[in-house]
Amino acid sequence: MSELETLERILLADIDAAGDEGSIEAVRVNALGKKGSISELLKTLGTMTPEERQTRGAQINALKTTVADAIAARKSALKDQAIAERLARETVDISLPVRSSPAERGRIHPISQIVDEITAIFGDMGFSIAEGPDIETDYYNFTALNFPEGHPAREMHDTFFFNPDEKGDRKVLRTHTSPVQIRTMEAQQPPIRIIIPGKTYRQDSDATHSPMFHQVEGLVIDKAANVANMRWVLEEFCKAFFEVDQVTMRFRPSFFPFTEPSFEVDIQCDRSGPIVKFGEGTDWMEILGCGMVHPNVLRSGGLDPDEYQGFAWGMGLDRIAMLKYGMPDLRDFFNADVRWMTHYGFRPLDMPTLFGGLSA
Ligand code: 2U9
Repeated sequence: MSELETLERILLADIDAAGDEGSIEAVRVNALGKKGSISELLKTLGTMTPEERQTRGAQINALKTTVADAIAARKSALKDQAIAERLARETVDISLPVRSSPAERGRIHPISQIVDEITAIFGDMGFSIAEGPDIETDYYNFTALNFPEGHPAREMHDTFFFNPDEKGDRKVLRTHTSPVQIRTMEAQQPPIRIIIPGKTYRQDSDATHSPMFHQVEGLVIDKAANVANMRWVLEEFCKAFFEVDQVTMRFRPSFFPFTEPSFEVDIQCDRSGPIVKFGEGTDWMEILGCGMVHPNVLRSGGLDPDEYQGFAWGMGLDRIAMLKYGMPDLRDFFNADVRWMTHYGFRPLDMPTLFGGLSA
């Protein structure tokens, strides 16, 4: 076997044995690099006679082509093999959950959820939403609602007063949403069926009271609205809101300047366990106040009490939210703590509806 044949065998064996792209490159450098075995042979061509060069040169060049082709083929095979191995190693588990979008990660605050639930219930009964300013005049917050001038009830509300203006009039942060009912009565003719959810303010702060809190109030005015209608509306509301088939309610006589007669309403429940259960049990819990609109208040709204009558009610939302969703401290509602919101908040795309479920 000639020297060239031996070299070809050795090189082709090396090429075959190269197991990765690094080793095949080493074989290439050894054979075809500057000081490679074939390059060294090519350098000897200059020392040969023309005849010698013709035969020997062709043989060396043929060897060079064979080896270069073999290296190229092996390189490409190794590359394919490396890709195949990587594909086999780096599999993607398509059953893993994808990261949710920001719209899905966001949460609805429990107070907004409660307002949406109450809106769905009263909307179904034909009520509309009414809104008004948080900063009110003394007239709309007190006088129009039959709080006599200098009456202690004005102090009972622990009102936040603004500094008096040049005429000596003091604006207030509304202590209830009731001014909105007066504004609505002034602006539209009966029949009126509205609910007013909103922020209200009183100087009070502990685990169950916040200086800013939330109320929803309701007002119905027409020619024959009566206590029986009021009782039915409030019972239907409580059944829908607490998501039970039956509730037992107790109306106790009470006093508010803006209603006569006035009632405080309790709902029967079971408080023996860790969570309050409605529609069963032997305990009572106060949930709202209500009454027939006082004739003076109808007059303030521009209505003749001999022609129109109505009923109204009011409910604190924060306590009801704590109760329904088991949140122990009211102050957490307003701390803007994302961990609390993640735990107690509601999914934005689960809108409360009567047919789809309020809080399911
Ligand atoms: C007009 C006429 C009547 C609204 C009413 C209550 C009874 C009531 C409290 C519940 C808990 C406020 O958040 S709370 O402290 N409210 O008990 N509110 S009747 O009566 C009105 C309102 C406006 C024109």
